[in-house]
Amino acid sequence: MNYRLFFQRKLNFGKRLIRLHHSNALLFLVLSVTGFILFSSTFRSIFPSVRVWIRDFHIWVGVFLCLPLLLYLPKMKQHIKTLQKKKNNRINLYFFLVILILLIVSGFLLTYHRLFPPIVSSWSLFIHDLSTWFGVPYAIYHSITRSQWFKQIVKTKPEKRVQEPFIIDDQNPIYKRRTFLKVLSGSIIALAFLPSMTKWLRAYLPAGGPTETLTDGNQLTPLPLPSANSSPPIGGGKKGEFRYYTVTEIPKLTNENWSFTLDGLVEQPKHYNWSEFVKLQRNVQVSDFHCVTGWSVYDITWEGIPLKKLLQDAGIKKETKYVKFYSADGVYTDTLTIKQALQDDIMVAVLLDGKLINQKNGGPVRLIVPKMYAYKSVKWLNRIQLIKEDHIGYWEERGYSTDAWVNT
Ligand SMILES: Nc1nc2c(c(=O)[nH]1)N[C@H]1C(S)=C(S)[C@@H](COP(=O)(O)O)O[C@H]1N2
Ligand SMILES: [Mo]
Repeated sequence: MNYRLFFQRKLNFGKRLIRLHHSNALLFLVLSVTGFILFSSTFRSIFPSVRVWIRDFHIWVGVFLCLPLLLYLPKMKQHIKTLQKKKNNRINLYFFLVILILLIVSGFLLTYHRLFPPIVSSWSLFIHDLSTWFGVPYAIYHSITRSQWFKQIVKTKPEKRVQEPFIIDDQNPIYKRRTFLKVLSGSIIALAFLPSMTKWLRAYLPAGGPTETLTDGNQLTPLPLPSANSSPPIGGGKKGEFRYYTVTEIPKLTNENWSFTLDGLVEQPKHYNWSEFVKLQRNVQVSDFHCVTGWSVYDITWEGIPLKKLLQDAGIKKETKYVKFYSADGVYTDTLTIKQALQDDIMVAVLLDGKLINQKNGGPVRLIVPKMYAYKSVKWLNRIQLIKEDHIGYWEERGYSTDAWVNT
């Protein structure tokens, strides 16, 4: 056997693995940063115009992440052989492989979410989030504890380090020091991630999280009385949690600054203050709520005024082509064609599961369009205008699809 060649091949194998490891780490870093930007509600309101670019970039980097993985797989068997005596390295490897595969598969399903019913996106998003909540802190821990810097701090005297990985001896000062520093950095990282992680997890726990309190920023009286179907809610109460979104500061609505206008191409324009508005006849319906980013809330009991009734009572002029919705935040708008707007289940909603819709959730009055993605469901709704020319909604202007139908 040609030993030189053998040796060289072995060397190349190691080098190649290191290179794969580095490109994998770099891609993972880019994905973590862009992923957190997409998740962050702050970023949503500060840089809304780049949101869709970042999403597409995140997806493409995710596609590239498959490459190091695919290149690694044929080498895996040989690699694992070299790890025979290193149990921790093997656990580390399997853990990351599982995380990466979960992220890639769920990411793929989220990218093509429109091809599947919303329940597929809900699960994919859960898996994607979960693998992120475990993968990212662990990756940080891994990069710290494997860095040269960390090894430098750990070792006291260079000659002692030689015996290090093999003799696990509690009395060995290096071992003690290393364990201590590992536990310390692990705990710091875990503590840093724990609050947001538990907040995220609570949405999935059967209790449904903390009950919505009425420490609500809005102040409107009188409170509308829920009908018998609404309280207790005929849908049995919502399943899942909303992720509260806004592109502005959340408006604080009171009897003084709240009003509701229906104008444009109607026979009789309407203008209501709060006490007039709560006297309008309301209906109750149960429907689901789907965000285009993958999360859903099911079986929500809404009480409100069917949009169709509101429009027909005002008298729709023949030339009407579109219905435009305005938010009291002064920025967010969206549109439906008049034909879409006349679907029976679109509602100008006032109560959710028997309670006045709270401020974060778009209260006191929001639109709901159950068959379309929720970017159509304008929060803090205060004006509906019937128009002839099309209007492009807030998120559609920034890259969201004008076709918002949910595939059910
Ligand atoms: N005024 C206003 N309405 C809005 C939004 C917004 O940012 N501002 N976000 C939309 C999007 S993308 C979704 S998913 C839902 C979220 O509703 P929630 O914040 O009550 O969960 O509101 C929609 N309506
Ligand atoms: Mo959304």
